[in-house]
Amino acid sequence: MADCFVGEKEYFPNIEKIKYEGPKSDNPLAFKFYDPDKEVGEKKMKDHLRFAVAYWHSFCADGSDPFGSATFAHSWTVGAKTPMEAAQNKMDAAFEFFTKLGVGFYCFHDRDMAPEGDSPAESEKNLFALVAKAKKLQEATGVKLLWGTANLFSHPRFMNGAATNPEFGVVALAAAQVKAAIDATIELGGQGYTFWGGREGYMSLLNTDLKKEKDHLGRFLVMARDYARKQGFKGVFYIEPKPMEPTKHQYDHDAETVIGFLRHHGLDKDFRLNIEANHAELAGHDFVHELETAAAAGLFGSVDANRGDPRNGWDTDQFPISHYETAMAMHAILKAGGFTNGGLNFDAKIRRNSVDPSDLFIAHIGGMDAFAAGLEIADRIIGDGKINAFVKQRYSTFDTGDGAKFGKGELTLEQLAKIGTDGGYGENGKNGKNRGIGITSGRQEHLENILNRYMLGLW
Ligand code: XUL
Ligand code: CO
Repeated sequence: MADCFVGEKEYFPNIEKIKYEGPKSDNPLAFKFYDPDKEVGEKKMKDHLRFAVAYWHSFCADGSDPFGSATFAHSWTVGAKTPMEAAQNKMDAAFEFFTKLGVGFYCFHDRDMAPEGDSPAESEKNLFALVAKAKKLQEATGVKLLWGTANLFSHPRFMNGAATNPEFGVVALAAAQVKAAIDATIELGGQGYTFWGGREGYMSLLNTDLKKEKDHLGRFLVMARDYARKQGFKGVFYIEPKPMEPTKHQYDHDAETVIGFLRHHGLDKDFRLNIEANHAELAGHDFVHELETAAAAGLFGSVDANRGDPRNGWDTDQFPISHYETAMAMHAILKAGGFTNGGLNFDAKIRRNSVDPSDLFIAHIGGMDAFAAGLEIADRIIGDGKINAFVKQRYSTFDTGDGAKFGKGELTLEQLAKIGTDGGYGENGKNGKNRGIGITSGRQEHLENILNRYMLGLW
């Protein structure tokens, strides 16, 4: 497949460009629902979904876990004489993968792309050597950078946090890394820059000045924003909420917490939220709850697409497969106006016993198909309009008259109370004889049944 790899060596030689074959195909290396050029509503599927591959899980993870060593023998690492040579090979493999899979975007951390050097200067040199290569590969393949970020959690120096570290020197080193990662993102035309606060939290309040740490985090993000804008960065900054892991409590706990934090620090014009499905679950929320919360604040930005396991309390980062979850998510995303700079980044990893090179493709195909099906279902929900019409009707008493005045802030509490006492609303409820106002069905089961019909295409 000479048109699908641009490096010197083909790393996935037995795999051709993945094609759409439709739901009846039993070819594991074909899309069943993701048909990139199919129009859904006003856009093509590929423009709705804006899929991105996560460099870290797909090309850096080696299958090790706290109980066992590496299980993946990546062909791009085996035989490389230096970490830089391995990084160059890995990048060729990555772009071959993006191209064969047919995704438009990727995301990376600085340390995924290039190895850390013996000094900040050497780390930057390594990074920019790889950025130069990535730029060429982006031009050759048309694959774009959805967002870049800095890994401020793996190195031992960050064990007490990065921007929230109790030692100033670590905060300064974190700044050097973020500055370089922002420069790299700009150089690669990145449409976003993400902050996931890996160790920005605490393990114990006995050793933590919580106020100071949160102030420092705000200050650090303001500085990063100002630097990037000065350098001409036009993209969107994201914060990716997560409640815990690796720290016991992370400051970017969930969407609502981050919204308050961004507004408090005056960052809500430049930042949006990158909602990760599994992080929502860890915070005790549904994925769609986090999406709707971000959208309600006008701060929905992007998605890290994966799933957790409801019986595990940690970040399993599995590929999404539930049509119910993807339909609910795509419905929220379409209602929010769809993606602009953001997209669906597969922050997901194959299991450590998925050691066949085709497993990485099959995992992404499943995730892309699950979101394509979710998009189609969400489009049916919106197109048919029954569910949204029900919601609109449910609030219709606020559309006119005193209800509308209330919504616009045109009533005092006294006026509202007078309407309550004299407006005739309470009469039927007297002594509970007639159950009267407010006793209106929420119709949840009916709506759930409609959704199930949309899920099977029987709307
Ligand atoms: C960790 C996580 C990260 C961020 C980027 O849970 O989701 O991979 O997406 O740093
Ligand atoms: Co993530």
